[in-house]
Amino acid sequence: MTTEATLKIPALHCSSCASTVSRRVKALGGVSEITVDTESKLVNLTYDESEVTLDRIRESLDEIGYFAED
Ligand SMILES: [Cu+2]
Repeated sequence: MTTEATLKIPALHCSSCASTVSRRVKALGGVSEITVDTESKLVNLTYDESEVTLDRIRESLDEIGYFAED
């Protein structure tokens, strides 16, 4: 089932951060869409819950230094 979620990641500063984050998330599989806004620091995700969880996505971003706020 496809779900949408938004994460706020304060460490998102520039387009380089944005592409790092997108690449990391897409590498997980199950994420069909990701948009990153470096102004608002918001990441919008569309993902398939049967393939990946929001926790897994958050974890993988933590690992590369992009912590998502609650
Ligand atoms: Cu950056």
